[in-house]
Amino acid sequence: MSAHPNEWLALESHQREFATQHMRELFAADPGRFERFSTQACGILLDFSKNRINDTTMQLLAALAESADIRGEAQRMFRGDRINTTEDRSVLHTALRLPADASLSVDGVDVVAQVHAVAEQTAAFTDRVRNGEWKGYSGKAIKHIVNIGIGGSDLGPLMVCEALKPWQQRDLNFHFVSNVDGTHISEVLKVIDIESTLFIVASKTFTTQETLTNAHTARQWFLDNGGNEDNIARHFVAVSTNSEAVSEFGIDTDNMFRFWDWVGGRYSLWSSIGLSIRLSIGNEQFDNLLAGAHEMDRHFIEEEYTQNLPVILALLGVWYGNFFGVRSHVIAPYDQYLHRFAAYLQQLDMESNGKAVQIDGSDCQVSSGPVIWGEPGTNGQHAFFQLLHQGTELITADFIVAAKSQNPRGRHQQMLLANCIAQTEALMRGKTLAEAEAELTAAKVDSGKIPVLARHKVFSGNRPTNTLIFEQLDPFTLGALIAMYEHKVFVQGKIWGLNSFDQWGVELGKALASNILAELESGSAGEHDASTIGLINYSLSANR
Ligand code: G6Q
Repeated sequence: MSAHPNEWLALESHQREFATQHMRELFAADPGRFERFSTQACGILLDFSKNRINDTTMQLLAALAESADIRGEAQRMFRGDRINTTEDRSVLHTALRLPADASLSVDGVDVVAQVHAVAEQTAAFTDRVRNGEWKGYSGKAIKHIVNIGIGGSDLGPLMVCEALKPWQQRDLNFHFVSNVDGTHISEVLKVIDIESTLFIVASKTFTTQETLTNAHTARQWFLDNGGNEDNIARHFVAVSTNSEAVSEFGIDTDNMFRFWDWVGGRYSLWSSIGLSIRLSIGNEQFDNLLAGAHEMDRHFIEEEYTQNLPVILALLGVWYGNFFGVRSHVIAPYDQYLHRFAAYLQQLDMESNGKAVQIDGSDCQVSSGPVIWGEPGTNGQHAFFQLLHQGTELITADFIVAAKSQNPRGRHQQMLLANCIAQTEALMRGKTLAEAEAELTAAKVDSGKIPVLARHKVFSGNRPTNTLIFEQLDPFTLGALIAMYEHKVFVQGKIWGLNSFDQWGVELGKALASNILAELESGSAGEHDASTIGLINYSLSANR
């Protein structure tokens, strides 16, 4: 049972009403359903009317949010309480978006002043690189930016750089290296040139094996191809909280952009970890990204639950995850620029709420975070949407689309919008057996074949979707969209009683490989189970 037993029981009994209730009927009975179950903030319209809900559902869900004291919990996060208890840290990514004239004192330090001091340093560097004033060792301007980082130090910057390509300074080329697979950096080294490349080594801890290995490889490549130690400062900068490790690596700490332990990796794109974003879109647009996120922060903290975008999305996720047994949620951006958005949200959501222990150390008694996945539409329609329409499991989805294209061309945008909207309609309505039979009869299909064929053409419908639609995918809107999902994850974490801000599963991965690495390097397997030994031996013999 959840920590909110009364609200939980009320939702459980309310859910039974929906066992036989079809969304088709709900729409037929209520022409005002769209107006009632849609809301707007920060330029984003959320249509949540294609959900298995009625007014009572929203009231009961809002009561659950009330019982979990979502507003109070959010205030505790925003003001810098150490809500990340297992790491004894504040969680203050929202402070990274506060305007310069705001103030927030945490442990006697004005966090806003700190944030803006580093932002100014980062912005000044950004301008020098973008206007060609910052030169490589031979006097050439920078043309290639290589961000070396992984997880939170990669996914956010990469996703945003891709999403905001229309604002990219096109004479700069952006490359992201994350995987320890030598292929990743090798392919980048093939297309950059030593005299006009800037490497950003992005690592909060500056101890992450993959990032340091890639950074050392880049450094060696630089030295092997005409660069020397004195030139390193013109071609390598660092973004980190760990100045000691940065200078040990050989990067001048004058070329280090710092941030703080109260910025979680997957919440860090707003900090100097976003240096590659600044370099791509410029400081003004980066400020717009921050402004969009800040406006969403205010919406989240001020708006009532039933009109609050992140709270509504979170509560609907709880509704399906905990009362309909939904374990999988799709992110379907109908926007090619958002092609890394699902991968980004996968980390944000699954690393935050993929947990089974509550803050107080007790077991989580209810299902927590679902599997998050997705691909841009319309591509997904030609791949996995089949299972969304006709699979045996109920899977929920967020459809995300801009009304206006950044690249208007013939009928493309109308076709994109038509597909996006039609999918949500089909998932909601479905197709009955009678409708399928009538279609086959109209198509003059042999009547003997109709009974079996019609069964295959039935779509149950009643499959819930949210649609997020906005005018254009600009920096402000993207900032708001990302912050909306950050807060959605926060609300769900609070309802499930989790600490959404630690990541012991990631830490495990960081430690696990070291034994086997030593064995692979020494040439003999140590003590393991038979499978592990077999795999080590196979790898050793293939490389002999
Ligand atoms: C994010 C996680 C994780 C982290 C990476 C990189 O919340 O903690 O994805 O961002 O492991 O860590 P560093 O930035 O310290 O290299």
